[in-house]
Parts: sequence; structure tokens; C-alpha cells
Amino acid sequence: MSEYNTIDVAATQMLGKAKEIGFLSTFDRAKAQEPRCTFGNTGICCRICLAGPCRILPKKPGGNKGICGARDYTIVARNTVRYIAGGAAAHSDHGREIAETFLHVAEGKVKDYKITDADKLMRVAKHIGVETEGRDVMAIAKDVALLALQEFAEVDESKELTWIAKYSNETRNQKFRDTGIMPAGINLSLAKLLHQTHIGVDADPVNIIFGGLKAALSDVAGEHLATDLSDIMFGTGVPVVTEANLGAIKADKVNIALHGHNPLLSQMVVNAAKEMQEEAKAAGAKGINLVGICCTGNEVLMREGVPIATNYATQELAIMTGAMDAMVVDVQCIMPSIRTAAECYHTKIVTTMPIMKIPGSYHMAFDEMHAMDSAKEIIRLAIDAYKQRDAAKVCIPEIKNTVVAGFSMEAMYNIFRKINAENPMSVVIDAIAAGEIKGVAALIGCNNLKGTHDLNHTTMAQELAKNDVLLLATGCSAQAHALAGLMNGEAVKKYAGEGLKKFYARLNAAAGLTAELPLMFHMGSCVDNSRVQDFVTAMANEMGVDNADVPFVVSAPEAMSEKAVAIGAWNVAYGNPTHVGVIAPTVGSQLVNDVVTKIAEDVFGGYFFWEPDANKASAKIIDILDERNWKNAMRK
Ligand code: XCC
Repeated sequence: MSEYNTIDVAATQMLGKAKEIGFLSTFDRAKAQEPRCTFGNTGICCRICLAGPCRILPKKPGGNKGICGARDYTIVARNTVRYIAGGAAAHSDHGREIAETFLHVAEGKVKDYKITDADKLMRVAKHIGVETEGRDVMAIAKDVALLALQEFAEVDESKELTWIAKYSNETRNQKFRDTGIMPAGINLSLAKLLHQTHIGVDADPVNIIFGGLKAALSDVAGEHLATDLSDIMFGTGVPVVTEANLGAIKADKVNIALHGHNPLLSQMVVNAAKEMQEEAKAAGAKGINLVGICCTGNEVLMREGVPIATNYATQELAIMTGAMDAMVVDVQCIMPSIRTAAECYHTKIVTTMPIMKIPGSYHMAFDEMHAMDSAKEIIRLAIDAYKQRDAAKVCIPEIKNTVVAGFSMEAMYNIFRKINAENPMSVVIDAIAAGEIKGVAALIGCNNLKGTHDLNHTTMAQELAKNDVLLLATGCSAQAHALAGLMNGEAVKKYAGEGLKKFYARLNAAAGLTAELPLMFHMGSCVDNSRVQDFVTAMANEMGVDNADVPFVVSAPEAMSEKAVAIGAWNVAYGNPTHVGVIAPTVGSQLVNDVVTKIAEDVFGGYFFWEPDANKASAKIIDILDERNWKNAMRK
């Protein structure tokens, strides 16, 4: 383990560099926050009105409630679901922006975006009930876009979100209806939740949590339509071989990091870079080198094979290489401190979205009507910055690993179909029935420096693979595995148990790819957790059981963002046991904590469990998979 709080060797080198130049990184700031305030840490600090903050102080007369009389369980429940509202707002707003551009494509109003995957458009249209027979592609696209936008606008509470009702199986839809959490409109459920948790509205923790789950289902609808429409516009991921870690930054090229979440911008920068290599050469560089950070990095990795530079916790360190000419950011998970890091170098930080600016950075408003021009302008800024680069400050760790990624649901089905053309998912289900693999786990979510950067992600991947668990990955977790060299065929040889190895041997023989399949299937960005849920629903359908009986577990080993809370919550509603590697701020109320970790299982089959120790969490996941398999065997 390094003297710094990371397992990543390249990050360790860069943290040494940061120390040398006196830059205080997020690793230093995390330390500065210790010890944490117990009230905030356990969820019993209420800041919802200006009479507060109120804390639960059981030893003081009158101190066991807030000033308004709110009990610990009300405060904890409100705080928890407000995380969900924040997360769902972020994911869905991303989805809405994609849907708006998609509508403009269908109407012929934007010249730089197009329909790239028309087959997916047809599949999505049929799935959500848009007539396709004998119709023009653009007319179909327009109907799909309008239906997507209506998901946000709907206020008739008797309606159901299309992207939930059409993509979930009937047992889950009925569960959502029976528990009153089937959302009608995304904006409506988020506004309602903020209303419900306003001072003096809902005091019932269970009712509040159900309101939170409704918002969480809105989150997954927003994610799913973002995934679908992005695939249609930019292409659906197919297996690609690329690389990850800071060694992917090139000393002799103009380096541009694409950071944030929304592919509307990052994809356009990729397209523009293809046309502008000569301009970079004219400036003395060998070309333009794009690298990704966080989920916009995952988007362009999946579709274009753009290498990964770092994940969330180490984003500042990409600048410490001294060779990062521009970091282009859109929305979400962007540390404002990248600007401070850039002050030590020539790096230009470029913000691009009206709701995301950092004082002192360049703001180049991204305009979908002139998307390519905007992207070119950004690249020119990077080329100019390259000319100011100080070669003496360049220090790129020579560390990078091979990554095999690009596993959309379609890409995985293409492989499975080579083994069973009729029932592709039977390839996984039969392997579980034969005892070759125990089930499936999805490793997802962020970094959280309450633990050691990337330690939980990578430990769990190794432990679960050793125990024959088939792994899916998204978000910064996927990036952690990629950075550490776990996302390639060599890692299968090194870490997979005997059963999993046999399964992979069959898949590799059938897949006929030039590269061997990796230890985990990178399904994309965090909005692409919709792909993961489609995978689980397909497993349930193939097994003929409810989602809650599928040998599947989801884990966010280093969860951090509000979006991670929203994703965790809908996973619980879908019947998935959901591991979180940090202690959640629900523990301040025994009642709320019991509802989300125990009672939830009785109602939904899914539940949360908090376990910061990756080995213990892996053991628990294996127990859960064994138990679900045993129960399924008993039912036969
Ligand atoms: Fe978390 Fe989403 Fe952000 Fe990474 S980028 S820190 S939300 S895992 Ni999506």
C-alpha cells in the first residue's frame, strides 16, 4: 500500500509530485475533514429550514426532536430521500438534454448530430409502442423523442412512465403499482418528493421512503432513455481494445481530457479531433490525444475506444502530469479544484454547460446548433495551450493497462447468440444451473476517500471472480478495474475461479474476437446502469422467476454521489440486494436503517447492506448468491 490513500501506482507517483510542488489535493482535503461530525455522518442533522440546523440530542430535555418536533426517523428519512432527488435530477436532466437534441435531429434542425444506429431506433420504438411499419425513420425518431420528453412533462398521476412499464417485467410492474411507487412523470415525482420533505409536510418515515423510491424509479427511466437515445445518435458499444491509466497521456501530443457525463459534447470533440490532427501537427505535436475521466470518459470509451486517464478521486492528478493541455468538462463529478491544479501548469480548464462554471476557467458555451464548431474551438484552445507547455514540468507515469470494453447489452447478446441463437441469456442461466458460475454481480459507482482509493473496487472484483461470480461494471468502478489492469483476458487467467474460467473459455471460443474477453464486462457510464438492469430482467425472464429470485447482487464499493444513492434505491425496488461500501447516513435512526436494510426485503426482495470491508462484503455477496440458487433449486 502506498503512503498515500490509493492502491494506484500512477496516482501514488502523482501525489508525490503534488506534495513536491505544494498542491493540496482531494486526498489532503479528505484528511482535513476528519474527524467527521457525528450528526451529519449518521443523518441526524436537519438543515431543511432556517430555524435549524437541528440535531438529535437525546440527553437534553426537548433535544430528542427538532424544533418543529421532527423525530430522528423523520429527519433521517428526509435527508436520505433528498439525496435521491438530487441524483435523479442529475441523471434525468442529462437524459432530457439528450432527448431534446434527439428531437432536433428528428426534425432536421441540427446538422452535426444524426441517427447512427437505426436498428436500435427500430428496436426501441417497437419496445415502447411507437408504430414503425412502413414509416419514415425520422418520423419514428420524432415520436420516440416526443414520448421521451413526455416522460418529464407528464402530470396525470394515472399514467405510468413508459421507460419503466415497458422495460420491467410484469411482476415488477405490479409490485411498483401495489406499493404506489410507479411514477407518472419524472419532473412530477421529483417535485413531489421535495414538497413531501419540506418543513411541516410528511413526518412518516415509511411514506417518505416510498416517495423516495418513486423518485428513484424516475431516475432509472431518465437513465434508460439517455442510454437508448445516446446509442441511437452515437452508436451502440461494440467490443473495443484500448488502454487505461495516466500512461495513456502522451508527451508528444496535444492531450485533451474529456470529463463529466454528457456525450453530446464529448462525442463531438471526438469527431472534431479526427478532422484536426493536422492542425495539431502544425503546432509541433504528433497529433491530438483524447483521454477520458469519469462517465463522459466511459461514453467515449464504449463507442470510440478513447483511453481512460483516471477516475473520480484522481482527476486532479491528470493535470499533475504537466502534459494535460485542456480538460473539457460538462456536468457532474467535476471537482472545482481542477482549476487550482491547472494554475500550477499551462492546462486550460474549459467549462461548457450553462449550469456548470468554475471561477477562473474558460467558459465556452456548448451550442447544439453549432456543435462541431464549438468542439473545434475547444480543440484549438488546447492546441494553443500545447504551445505554452513547459517540457521541464512534464512527468507522465509510465503506467497503463490493456482494456477490453464496449459491452452494451447488444454486444453481450451477440456473443451469447453464437452459443445459443434462440435464447442468448440461457448461456448465463445454464452456467449458473450447472454450478459453473454462482451468479452475477455488478460493481458500480464512485470513489470515496473515506476508504482507500480503488481498494474496495479491485478487492471485490478479485474476490468475487475467484468465487466464480460473473462480473459487470459501470461508472468509476469500471474505471478502477481498468486502471488496475483487471479489465482484460490476462486478469481472467490470474483471478477467475475454475468455473468462471471454463465459462470464459466457452465464451472466448464462440466470440471469435481478436482480444480475449475481460474479467468483467464494462457496460458503460452510470446512466448505463439501465443496461445492467436490462441484463437482470433478461435473466429473470429466462429463468421464469421474479427479479427478486435472480442470483444477482449489485455493489457500490466506494459510493459517494447523490446519483449513487438514487441508483442504489431503484436497485432495491427492483429486488436486488445492494451493497454499499460506506456506512450510510441512515444509521442515526434505527427505524429507518431497519426499513432500508431489512423490511425492504420483505416488500421488494431487494435491500441495502453497508459493509466497508471488501472481503466481508464479498463473502456476504457469495452467501446471497448461494442462498438464491438454493431457493431456486428447492422450488423445482
Ligand atoms: Fe460516481 Fe457514477 Fe461520478 Fe464516478 S462519475 S463519481 S457519480 S461513478 Ni458517473
